[in-house]
Amino acid sequence: MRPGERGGRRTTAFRTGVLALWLGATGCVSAFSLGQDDAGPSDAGPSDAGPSDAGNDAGTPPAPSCPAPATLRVQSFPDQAREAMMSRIADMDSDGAADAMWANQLDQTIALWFGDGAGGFPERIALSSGRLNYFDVGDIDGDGDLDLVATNQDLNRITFIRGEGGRAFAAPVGIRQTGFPTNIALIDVDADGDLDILLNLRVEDCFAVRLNDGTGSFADRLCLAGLSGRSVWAVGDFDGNGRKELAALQAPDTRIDVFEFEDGAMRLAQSTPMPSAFNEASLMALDQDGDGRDELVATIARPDIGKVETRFGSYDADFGVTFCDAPYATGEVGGFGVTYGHLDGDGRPDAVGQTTCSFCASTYFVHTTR
Ligand SMILES: [Ca+2]
Ligand SMILES: [Ca+2]
Ligand SMILES: [Ca+2]
Ligand SMILES: [Ca+2]
Repeated sequence: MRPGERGGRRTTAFRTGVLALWLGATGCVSAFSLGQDDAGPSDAGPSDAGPSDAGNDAGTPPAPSCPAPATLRVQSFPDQAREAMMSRIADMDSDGAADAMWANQLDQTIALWFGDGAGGFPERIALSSGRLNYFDVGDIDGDGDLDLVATNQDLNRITFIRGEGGRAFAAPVGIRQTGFPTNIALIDVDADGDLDILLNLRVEDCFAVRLNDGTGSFADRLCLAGLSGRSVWAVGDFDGNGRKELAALQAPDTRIDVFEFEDGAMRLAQSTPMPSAFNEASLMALDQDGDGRDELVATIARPDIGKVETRFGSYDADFGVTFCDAPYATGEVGGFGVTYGHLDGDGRPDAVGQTTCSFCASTYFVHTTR
């Protein structure tokens, strides 16, 4: 990619109407057959005006929603667990304050630190999860309490930990999942109102979906055509229409594609070039400004400056993803893969992270804006 291309890259985004097909376990392609009716909970078409599409008429993308650059205060918590792999931020006990979580592979736990809304975590528990590498949270059984799903890659298993209200969680339950499951996220793929699972099956080179029957019981996996090999991705409601999209990097991270799920089909909505410096990135979604529309958060390794930086970006149905010109935060290389959220109530994005290494005692990090 050419360094001087950044100003013009936004107008090179294209729209397609490609209906992806669902690829079965045997490799045979079939038309999607997710079986829900046409009227989803929010079936606004992709061409409907989004909440902030001002500027489209002039052929220029709307300005992205960018938080002012921050210097984050980093607190370190050494020797918390062995082989911490990744983290999440969510309000697990529904008390209005975001909570922080870490996946500890060797300890076979998810550490759950309940936030006090001011950047502190006075109560901490560990949930037994089996040997895991990734997890996500969402209400998989529709009872109003957030639940956890984790991939146990070595065990050919997905583990569910159901929330039972407040700070109570049920014992873990495993279901079989072959193919070395790694990255996992919850999203209502078929628009029937319940959260389904997206996950990478590394050995099978399959980007899979498992559909929820509404009770937290999941159908066998289907591989999504066109997504094999994608391991850097995030789900979020990037256009603010009430339904989540999938944003995924193309290898070798030169473009970012946004896929919509509607009427039981996956559709590539936009493909946008990534800035040339973004050659190694992780992605997540966060509504940084509280307008109901998720921003895309890219944490980028910058070997040219020996740092990691975080860029927020906004998605527009006509123009794709536009990243903010200035990084929100710049940190040490060990900060790669941090997870952003709102921890201290000042409306500015905070983050949690961890050191990751084999058989090591991991340090947890909490990055706050005050
Ligand atoms: Ca909480
Ligand atoms: Ca639940
Ligand atoms: Ca569903
Ligand atoms: Ca937003």
